Amino acid sequence: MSELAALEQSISAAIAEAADEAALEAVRVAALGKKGSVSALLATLGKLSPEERKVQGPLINGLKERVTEALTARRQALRDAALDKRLATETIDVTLPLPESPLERGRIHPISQVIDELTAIFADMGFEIAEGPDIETDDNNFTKLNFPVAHPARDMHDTFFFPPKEDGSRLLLRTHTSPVQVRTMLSKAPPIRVVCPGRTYRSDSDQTHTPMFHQVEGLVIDKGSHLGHLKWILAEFCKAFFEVDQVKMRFRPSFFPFTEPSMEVDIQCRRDKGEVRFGEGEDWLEILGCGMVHPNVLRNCGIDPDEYQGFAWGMGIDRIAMLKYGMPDLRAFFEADVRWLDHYGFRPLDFPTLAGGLSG
Ligand code: 2NM
Repeated sequence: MSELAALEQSISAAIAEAADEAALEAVRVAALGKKGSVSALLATLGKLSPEERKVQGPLINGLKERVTEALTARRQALRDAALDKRLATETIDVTLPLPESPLERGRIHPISQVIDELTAIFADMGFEIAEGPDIETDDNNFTKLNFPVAHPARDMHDTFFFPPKEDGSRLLLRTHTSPVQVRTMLSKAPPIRVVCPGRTYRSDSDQTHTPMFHQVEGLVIDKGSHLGHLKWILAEFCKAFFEVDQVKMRFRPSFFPFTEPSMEVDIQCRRDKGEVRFGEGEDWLEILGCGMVHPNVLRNCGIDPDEYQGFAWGMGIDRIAMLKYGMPDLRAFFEADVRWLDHYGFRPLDFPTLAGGLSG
């Protein structure tokens, strides 16, 4: 066998044996690289006589071409085999559920959910929703609301006061959301229909009280507003919020500095096995306070009580959230435990609407 044929045979064998593209590349470099065996043969052509070159030239170039073709074919075969292997092993089950995106994985806190539900209900009745600052003036939180200066009611609220300023005035953390209604009356002419949800603060902490809690208050002011309107609004609200066809309410006389007369409202319910059902049963559950806005409050807020009258109500959001969603411990609300939130939280993209069902 000629030297050339022996070389071709050994290169062909090496190409056939190359198990992957890296091995094949090594074979290519050994044959066709700068110092490769075929390249070395090509380099000898220059030193040959024209006659010898005529014979050897086509032989060596033919070898180079066949080696190149064999390399290309083997490379393609290796790639095909590698792809077939991946296709066989990397199967995807397209019927598996998608992992949730961060947007879907988050949860809405039950308080936020309940505030969204409340605002959907009252917005549907034609109320505006208003918010105000957590840090308030003594004037907006108490004085304008007919709490006499130095009256014990100011202490009854267990108020968090800031240190007094030079002029003797002091800021505080609002003890109710009523200052938002005060701001509304001061900035808008009646008729007024507004609902104010938000954070409130009282220095009180035990099984059923947290120093920060949530309230929603409502206010209606017009020339002919009366308790019949208030009663209807509260009944409609309770039915929509607790998702029942009927509610029985009981109004008991009470006292608040900012309303006269003042009442507390109970709704009828049945309690069994720690669960509360509304619209039936023998028990009563206190859920809110309300009354006709005191003429002094109207006057303090620039509204003529001889022309306008109104009613207002207030209730604790945390408590009605616990009742509606069967959450036994108030303190868990503010512990930010993700396991609790996973269990009691709401999915982010199904927010409550009256048409779509409040709580899904
Ligand atoms: C309550 C109960 C009764 C109330 C009164 C007012 C205002 F600003 F109009 F005077 N806002 N909220 C009110 C009345 C709040 O919470 C138990």
